Amino acid sequence: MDTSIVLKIISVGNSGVGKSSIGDVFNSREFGSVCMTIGIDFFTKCIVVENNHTKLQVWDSAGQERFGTIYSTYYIGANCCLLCFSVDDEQSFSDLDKWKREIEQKTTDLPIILVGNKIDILQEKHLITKDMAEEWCKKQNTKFQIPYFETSAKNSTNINQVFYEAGTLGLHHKMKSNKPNK
Ligand SMILES: Nc1nc2c(ncn2[C@@H]2O[C@H](COP(=O)(O)OP(=O)(O)OP(=O)(O)O)[C@@H](O)[C@H]2O)c(=O)[nH]1
Ligand SMILES: [Mg+2]
Repeated sequence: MDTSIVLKIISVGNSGVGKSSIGDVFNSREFGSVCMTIGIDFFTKCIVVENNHTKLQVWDSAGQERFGTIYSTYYIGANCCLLCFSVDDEQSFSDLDKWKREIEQKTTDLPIILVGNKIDILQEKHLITKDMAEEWCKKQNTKFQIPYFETSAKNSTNINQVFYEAGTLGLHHKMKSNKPNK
């Protein structure tokens, strides 16, 4: 098995949607232990993707930074992006377009996964339904269809699934970028 594969996974989205909490749960840290992120943070975790031992390097940015102000280095070498919002926060959903524009400005054909977090919150308070989020994905003019995952960092719902998908899409992205004449 190849053990030399390192994939850079980044997350973006408004402040407070749960980007750090999602990373923390995947990194087996206790939910509720994170503070608002200042600047940029990262951790690594090894998983097996399509029979390859793969090291995910998960980068976490502070969403309170104004759009366009995240350092460009954050995006350099990224293999997959988790675009995050919270299902109880309409603003975080409508700001997805701005985040997507920023990703497109800073990267080329970067695979994106849409993550709607906090689904543990009472159903009545879900301002953004699964249909709405999937509709947003369909509307995007990207090379590949953007997958959508509803997650809860609080209950650990779908968190591992998101990162395995990120590993898979990230691996394909990396293999394509490493091809000569590409
Ligand atoms: N109910 C619920 N609360 C959550 C969930 N995920 C995160 N939170 C809470 O939402 C708040 C913000 O979470 P963070 O993980 O700090 O959010 P962030 O996106 O990293 O925010 P910035 O670092 O400011 O960009 C915290 O109080 C978390 O405990 C979730 O799945 N369900
Ligand atoms: Mg954070």
